[in-house]
Amino acid sequence: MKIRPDVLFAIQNKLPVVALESTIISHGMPYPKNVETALLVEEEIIKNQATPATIGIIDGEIVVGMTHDEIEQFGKRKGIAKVSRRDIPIVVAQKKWGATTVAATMIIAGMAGIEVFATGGCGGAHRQAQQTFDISADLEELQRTNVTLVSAGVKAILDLKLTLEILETKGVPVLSYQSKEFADFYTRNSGLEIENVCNTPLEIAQIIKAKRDLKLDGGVFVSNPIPAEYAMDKEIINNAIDKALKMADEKGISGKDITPFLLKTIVELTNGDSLESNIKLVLNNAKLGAEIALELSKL
Ligand code: PSU
Ligand code: MN
Repeated sequence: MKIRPDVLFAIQNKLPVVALESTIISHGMPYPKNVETALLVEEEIIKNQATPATIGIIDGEIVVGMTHDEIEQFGKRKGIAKVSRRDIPIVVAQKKWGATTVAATMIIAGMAGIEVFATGGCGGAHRQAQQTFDISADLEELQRTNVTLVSAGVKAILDLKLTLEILETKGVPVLSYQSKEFADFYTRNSGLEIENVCNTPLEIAQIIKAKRDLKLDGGVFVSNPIPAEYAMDKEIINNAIDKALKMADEKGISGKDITPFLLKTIVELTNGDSLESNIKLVLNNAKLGAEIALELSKL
């Protein structure tokens, strides 16, 4: 594992660090917006007094804390594998490039000693998961790996209610930041009430610390709604999601390809509006991630 020197220094000195994933760069957004966003996210974390560490696999080597040039490569290169837990050993052994999902990024962050991770939207149970069994490995990871994930709920293309049920079964604390409702990715209101609302980053950090002290393994899920000014119109986004789901069905797209296909199709159907919202919600999560990491470093 190659850890960027400033990231290693921060980890060793218990300074705030925020992990970032690379699937969102390679498979979640088009070039060049993906690279621009990844760099803005890093700046946002630095602005909020933490060190960003974008994670991925380059020629089989696990990288914690990519350089700007490496981020650019992740945004541009074709054929980078989407890497979840099961893909890590394969991509490492075959010396390939791998973009890490929430699950894989959590594992690597955990190995490196990074406790907080910010993304856009975690994976979850797809609609009709009762039949297809398509439930993201991200949820399994939240059950076992000691990393806090800051996410705008889960992607609105999913079945949010089912996802929350699974998180409950897996024993994952779900904390909602300054909102009574589970975040709905592109919008603020899913209609699903969350029991545990936290109003400050300190409250979240205290829960993470209590879990750590009690040696209760697993992640913490922080649901952070998109700021109101960047949220999409419910009807517009729901129409686009329905259309995209229908297209995926007609094309027979499934497995690891479905999430990238849906995100890309929704961007096209909304003339880029969904991409703008996606970028804003990631930045918002980066800020909260840095604030939580800072509070945690003081406890
Ligand atoms: N957040 C975004 N865009 C993304 C993702 C998150 O704003 O593309 C990625 C994450 O890497 C997450 C993955 O782990 O989508 C979910 O993929 P799947 O549904 O195949 O598990
Ligand atoms: Mn899946």
